[in-house]
Amino acid sequence: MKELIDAVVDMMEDKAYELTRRYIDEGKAAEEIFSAYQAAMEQIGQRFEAGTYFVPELIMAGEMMKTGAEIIKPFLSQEDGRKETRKTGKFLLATVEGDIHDIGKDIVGMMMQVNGFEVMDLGVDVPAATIVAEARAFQPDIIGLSGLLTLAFDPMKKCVDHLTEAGLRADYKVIIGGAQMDRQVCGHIGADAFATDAMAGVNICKKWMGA
Ligand code: B1M
Repeated sequence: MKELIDAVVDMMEDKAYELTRRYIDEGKAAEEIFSAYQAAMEQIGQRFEAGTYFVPELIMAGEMMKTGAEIIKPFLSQEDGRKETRKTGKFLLATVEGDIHDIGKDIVGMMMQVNGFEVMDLGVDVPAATIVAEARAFQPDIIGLSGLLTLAFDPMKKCVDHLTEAGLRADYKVIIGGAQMDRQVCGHIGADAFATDAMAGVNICKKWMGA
């Protein structure tokens, strides 16, 4: 996968998609190809921190990750072989206020659907009040909050606090996700669980639903 990782990190868009398609044709696991994109994002993030990449590279990386995920997506469901027709549960998903990262969120939404959840995705930069209002209307079993910025912690907490103030906290399980999440952050926010990768999140939600 090094060739694909390098192509993404070096912003060689066409080469990256060509390799993605070739690996799919060769029968490589979609999960493995997806992991290569994630590894590339990690390196791009490091270059951004080091000051050798800037926001345009982050934007480009985001586009490449999305296109790559689109190519891989149908094969994730097939390979999984667990595409369920039965509804596992209802899942309300949003990237919280102040945060516009949506690639991970979209992947979580997709994986939840593949695993039988009915998903309502509210998009990015969603205020706590909107999430609570939409929860009242959609009546999900689980509310999933995504955020990649440390600045997303407070809006996540605000959302859980809003649920508590509205007397709705016990009605929903709340899972938070994003690379920065850990047990301590989860405790601070008052969520029921956290996940740093999509499949871990899906497994927690399936367990909650007894699936
Ligand atoms: Co931004 N960015 N970014 N960025 N960006 C990060 C997150 C950063 C870590 C880069 C770095 O400095 N190393 C850093 C955050 C640092 C911090 O807060 N501690 C950062 C920064 C600083 C910023 C800006 C502030 C930059 C600026 O403007 N100066 C700015 C903020 C904008 C805002 O949100 N208000 C910004 C902007 C952007 C772009 C818009 C340009 C672009 C996003 C495009 C898009 O999403 N459409 C972007 C990108 C691409 C990145 C990196 C490079 C890649 C993110 C990504 O898509 N990863 C990122 C560096 C990195 O992640 N290492 C970085 C791939 C994706 C599949 O993984 O999103 O982690 P991820 O999702 C995973 C898990 O986290 C988990 O499952 C997913 C799949 O396995 N998961 C969940 C996610 N949500 C979940 C929810 C769940 C369960 C699991 O349940 C509900």
